Amino acid sequence: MESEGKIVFTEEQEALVVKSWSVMKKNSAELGLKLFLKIFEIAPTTKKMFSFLRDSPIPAEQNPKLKPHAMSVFVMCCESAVQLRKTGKVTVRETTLKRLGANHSKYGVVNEHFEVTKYALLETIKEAVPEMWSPEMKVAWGEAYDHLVAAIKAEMKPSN
Ligand code: ISQ
Repeated sequence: MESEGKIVFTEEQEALVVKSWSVMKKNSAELGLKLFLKIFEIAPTTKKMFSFLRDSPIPAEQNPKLKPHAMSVFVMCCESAVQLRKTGKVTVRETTLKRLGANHSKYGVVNEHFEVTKYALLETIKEAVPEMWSPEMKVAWGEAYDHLVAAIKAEMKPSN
């Protein structure tokens, strides 16, 4: 939610993200993998964007490089939620954001990829914590993700 240019991310929203994250954290490697298998199912061409999947005879679900990448997506969304509430903006380290922006530009990540990832992320969380899931939790995770993506996009080249 945005009001007069300032992001409003409430303590309740932060709590919803942190509460569900604390349950998912111990399974974050498996959940991260699930997230990416969903992305590849919805948008199969995205699999070819990852050189370590493209050039490997190992099936994606067994590829050791996929889990760490997927986990970082989860972790960064959660950290963004905490930062949003505290400071009103996503404060990922400058060097990290620049690297993320540059890499997403370089590998041709476009809006549709961010949208598919958002959908897959919310579905993965819903399936991981069905007893906690609510429309409010969906909005909270969605906003944390959107603000993280906005910060990454701001570091991407204008052609994207
Ligand atoms: C890169 N990082 C996270 C998610 C992605 C989804 C599709 C294509 C590239 C991606």
